[in-house]
Amino acid sequence: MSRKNQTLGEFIIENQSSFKYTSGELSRLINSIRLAAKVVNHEVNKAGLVDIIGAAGDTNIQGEDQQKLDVYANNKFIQTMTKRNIVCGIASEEEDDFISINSQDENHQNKYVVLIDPLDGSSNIDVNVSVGTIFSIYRRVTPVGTPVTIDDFLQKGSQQVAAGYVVYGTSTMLVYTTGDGVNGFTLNPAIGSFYLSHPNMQFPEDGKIYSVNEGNYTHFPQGIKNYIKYCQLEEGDRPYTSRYIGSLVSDFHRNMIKGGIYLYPKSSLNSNGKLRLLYECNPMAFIAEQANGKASDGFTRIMDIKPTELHQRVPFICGSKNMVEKAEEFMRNA
Ligand code: AHM
Ligand code: MG
Repeated sequence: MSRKNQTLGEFIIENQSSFKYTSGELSRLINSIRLAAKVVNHEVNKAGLVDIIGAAGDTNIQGEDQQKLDVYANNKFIQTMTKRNIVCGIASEEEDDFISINSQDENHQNKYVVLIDPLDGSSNIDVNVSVGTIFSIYRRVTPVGTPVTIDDFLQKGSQQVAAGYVVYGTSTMLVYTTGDGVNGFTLNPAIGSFYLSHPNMQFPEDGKIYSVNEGNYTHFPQGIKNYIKYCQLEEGDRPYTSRYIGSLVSDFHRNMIKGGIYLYPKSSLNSNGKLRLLYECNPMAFIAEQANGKASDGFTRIMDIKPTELHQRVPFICGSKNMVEKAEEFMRNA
C-alpha cells in the first residue's frame, strides 16, 4: 500500500513483493538510480554558478577538471550502476556502444540491462531551464553469466520491466513505473529524500495543450500540419494552448498532469524525427501507457517497434489518449 509522504526508499521496499520477479535486484537497481539522481541534481543546481566555480573544461579550485554536465551525468549514472554490481549491461545516449559489465565473470548473475539518456535537453542548462534523465530497464534475453550482446538491448519497448525519468525543475522529481501504474516522488533538498507526492499519476483522457517545435512547420508531413491547424481552430474547446519547453521530460510531465500532446514528427530536415527510440521514446511510452496515455509514431504503437540499432530515431507522438488518436487520424487521412 502506497501512502503520500512515504519516502521512495520505503516505497521501493514495500512494493518489491508485488513485482512479479521478486529477487530484489530490480529494487536495488532503482535505488541506485535514486542515489545517482540526487548527486546529478546537486550538480545541475550549481550550473548557474559557472562563472564563480568555473566552466566545463576548466580546472576548479580543488584541482579537479570541470566536466560538461551531460558528461558528468553520464559518468555518474554509469559509475553508480557499475560499482554496485547490479546490472549486466548499460547503453547510454552518450556512448557509441553498449557497456558489458563483468562479462569475464561467470558467477555474475545479474539479469537486467539499463538504457539511459543521462541528461536530456542539456542545451537548456545554460539558460536555467529544466532538464531530465530518462531510463529504461529490461531483462536480458541472453543467458545469465555470459557477456551481454546487442540482442539484450534491441528489445521492443513492450518488453520493458521498468522505466522512469527525473525532472530537474523547480522541484526535482523522480517518476517511474514497474508496470503497475506510475508514481511520482519529489525531492526534499533539505533532507535529501524523495517523498511520494504524486501517487498513481494519470494522463487526463483529453487535454488542451499541444507541444511541438512549430519552427519546423513547413518541413512537417501533411498529416501533422493538418493536426496543428486543427489544434488552432476555434471550435468546441479549441484553440488549444501551445507550450513547448524543448525538454522532453518537462513537456511530458506537464502534459501528464494537465492533459496534452507532445509531437516530434519526422520532417524534411530529419527523416525519422530527432528522438531516440531506446533512450527517449520507449521509456516515455511505457510511462504514458501506464498512466492511461498513448504513444505512437503516427501509425504504430511505439512499444511495438522492433529496434534495429542502438541509436535509432523515430517520430514521436505522445500524451492524452484522445489527442494522440486524433493526431493518428490526421496522419492516416493525409
Ligand atoms: P537531446 O537528447 O540532444 O537533449 O535532444 C532531445 C531534446 C528533447 O528533450 C526535446 O524535446 C527536443 O530535443 C527539442 O528539440 P528541438 O530543439 O529540435 O525542438
Ligand atoms: Mg536526449
